[in-house]
Amino acid sequence: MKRFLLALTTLAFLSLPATVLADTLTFTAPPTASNFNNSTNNRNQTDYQGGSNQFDLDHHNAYTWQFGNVVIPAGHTITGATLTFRGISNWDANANRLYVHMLDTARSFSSATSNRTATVNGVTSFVDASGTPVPTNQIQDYFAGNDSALVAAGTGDTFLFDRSFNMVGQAGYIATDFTYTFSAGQLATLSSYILNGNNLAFGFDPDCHFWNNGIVFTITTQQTAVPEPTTMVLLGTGLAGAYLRRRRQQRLG
Ligand SMILES: [Ca+2]
Ligand SMILES: [Ca+2]
Ligand SMILES: [Ca+2]
Ligand SMILES: [Ca+2]
Repeated sequence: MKRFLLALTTLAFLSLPATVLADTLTFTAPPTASNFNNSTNNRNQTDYQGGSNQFDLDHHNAYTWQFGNVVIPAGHTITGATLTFRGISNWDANANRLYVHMLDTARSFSSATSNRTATVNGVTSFVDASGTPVPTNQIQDYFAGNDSALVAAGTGDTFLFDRSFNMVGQAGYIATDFTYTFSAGQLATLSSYILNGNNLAFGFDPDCHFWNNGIVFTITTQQTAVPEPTTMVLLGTGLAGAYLRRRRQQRLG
């Protein structure tokens, strides 16, 4: 009998719909530049210049990538987020830095100006530097300065990270996937940016040029309102009660 009650209770737990407990949302940046003619997409060869999903990260520019329809399932909260740059490497062995921000809302444009592109597939770029390579004293974060060409004044803007990459072959480097993982504080900010318009943007300022094979953003969520343990106990007791009543009726009958 005890074993039967245990089985009933276990069954009650197992019959919960497991699929709604966690979810993953994935957003892929549109490819904006393929690798060059006569170059290779082989990540460990010195003439690697990116793959077919390449998002152009040219040192002369700063970029925004905005996307909408960011729908967090009802009753869920965000529990994790990552931003991955696939097969990334620097274009040469000079000093370099990639600056990345998360934005509530990027500006969007229907036509180009002399120093800014029109917005295509949510992507806009602005000329933020000259010289090849960018002189060391000009390697600086566009989104930390006057970024009004790409970001509307007064809208949310959070610095995520900055870092350097080697050229393929430099110190034995192979173009590898780099994944940035959001902190708890950044997850809370991400939530508020999504709530404001169901959209989100990233700001990328490459100083210098980085080859890659695409940028992918992933959000993981979990159901917040799970049945409380007392509910489960009641459910188990209810099933046991039904069993006992049935036994009693069988005995009487
Ligand atoms: Ca730049
Ligand atoms: Ca937003
Ligand atoms: Ca810059
Ligand atoms: Ca800023």
